[in-house]
Amino acid sequence: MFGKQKSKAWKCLKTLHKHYCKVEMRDLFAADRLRAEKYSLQLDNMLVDYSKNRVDDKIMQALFALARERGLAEKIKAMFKGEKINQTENRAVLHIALRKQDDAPIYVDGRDVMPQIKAVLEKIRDFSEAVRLGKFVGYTGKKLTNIVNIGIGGSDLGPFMAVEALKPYWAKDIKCYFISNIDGTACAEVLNRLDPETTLFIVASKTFTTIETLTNAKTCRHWLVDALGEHAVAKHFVALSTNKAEVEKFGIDAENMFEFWDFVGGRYSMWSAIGLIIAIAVGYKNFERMLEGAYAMDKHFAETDFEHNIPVILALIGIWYNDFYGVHRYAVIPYDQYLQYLPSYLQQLDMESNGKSVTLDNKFVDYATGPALFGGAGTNVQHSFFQLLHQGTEMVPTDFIVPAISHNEIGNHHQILLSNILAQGEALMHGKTEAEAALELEKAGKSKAEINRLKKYKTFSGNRPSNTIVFKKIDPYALGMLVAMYEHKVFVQGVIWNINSFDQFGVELGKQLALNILPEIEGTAFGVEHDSSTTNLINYIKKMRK
Ligand code: G6Q
Repeated sequence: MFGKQKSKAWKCLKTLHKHYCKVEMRDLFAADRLRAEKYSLQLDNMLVDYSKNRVDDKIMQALFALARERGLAEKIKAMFKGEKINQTENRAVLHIALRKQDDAPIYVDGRDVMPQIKAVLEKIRDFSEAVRLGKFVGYTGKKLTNIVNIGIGGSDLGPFMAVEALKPYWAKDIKCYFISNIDGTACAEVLNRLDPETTLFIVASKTFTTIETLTNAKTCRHWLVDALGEHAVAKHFVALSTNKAEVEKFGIDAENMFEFWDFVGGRYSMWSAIGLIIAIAVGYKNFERMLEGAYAMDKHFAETDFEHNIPVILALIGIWYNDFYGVHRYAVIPYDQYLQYLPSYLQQLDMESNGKSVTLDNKFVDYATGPALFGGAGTNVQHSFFQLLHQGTEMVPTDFIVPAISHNEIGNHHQILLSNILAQGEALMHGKTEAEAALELEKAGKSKAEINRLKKYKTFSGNRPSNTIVFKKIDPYALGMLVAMYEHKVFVQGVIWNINSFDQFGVELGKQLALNILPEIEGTAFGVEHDSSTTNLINYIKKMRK
């Protein structure tokens, strides 16, 4: 049983917060010249500097005590052992098995899952190589150079983000496209650019019942059959799914299906068959490197004491702000153009996993759970929402991510980018006092009156936290480490909040209601009872569409 009133560690943190809410990070840095060293961790080429946070040893110890009180070590073991920790759906949670590099078995219901995982990986390897080498060709014998992933949510965001992140590794003659939205525009805009003879469609759907994906896939199938005939389907459509019966019903041969399993959650699935488009785009070797990077993070997470454990520390610091400072938001800002879709990917990972309000003991929580996440690529977002980060009334803890070396070292672009990311972290932490602002204005030759008029506007409160994550380069291995790090961070927070991070019942109500409304929009049902707002909107839209 966990409730904030009942937890000793929680109460201790509450008391500590009363004092720490007044602590200034710039004082902490001034008092300890080794602070950055002390609060930084390294794994392979990845450096995580968490020193610009409102923490010290006392806080960290109290946070580790909270993790121990919550039985985190046992929960980690349970996940890695394949126990059914997704208790509402009675499923194991084994994305870690998808990238496991050693031969030890993992049992689910008495059956080792590793052989089937290895078999599908081999199928991915063989198929992706055959497509890349032009051995698996289209119906008319042409090489398949346009690869279209049709999927949504977990069957889209991971591969979409990863394919973009690894663009420098793409085969020169292969182009990737993604259709996710049910909006016909998504389909039209992709199909308009493609030649059916050179297009391979990957229908990615765990359940193979998702209305958006099936509708988009049907439209694409019609488009292909119109151009090349029914017989062409087998050469231009493959499916990624757990549901063989539905795949066959749709008209895709089981031969052309890449399987995955119930123990792989949608938003945790880019390491499985769902990653097929990644393997085709960047080659199986690079896909494998991505799995190896994730495995390195898995090992670190499972085997390292909390005091040196990157995902654990990031998760606990997040809890510190979320539950004790009442800051229910955070930003992720990659300073790497290729990582531009990482924030949208993480938005699903974090918000769908931990946007929950019922505990594992079937009680409503009496504390805050998952924060809202937003972000965008630096430096673009410096020129948009960073104003609020620096001078707004809301504190927004921020993760900065950057490679030391760019894939495109052109002139001094990357040096400018690097100086910007470092300056942002420094500015958020250090700030600028009113006296400092006044002095600056004086040096710029402003009059006393001008100084008094402007100095408050030029003040930065500072004391705003950030983590800085530096890689040597964003290669497949680094990407694997980065994504696995966030997966485990989200898991740890779910454990602390005593919620199930692996179901997503919250997306269901809207789907149900949409199925009610569809016949009304299509004009086959009338007078269904809704609130007056929904009824008026339906009527207005129908009038406009006449
Ligand atoms: C992810 C969610 C959800 C899911 C999509 C697509 O964890 O379960 O985003 O991935 O709803 O589902 P299908 O893959 O079954 O089409």
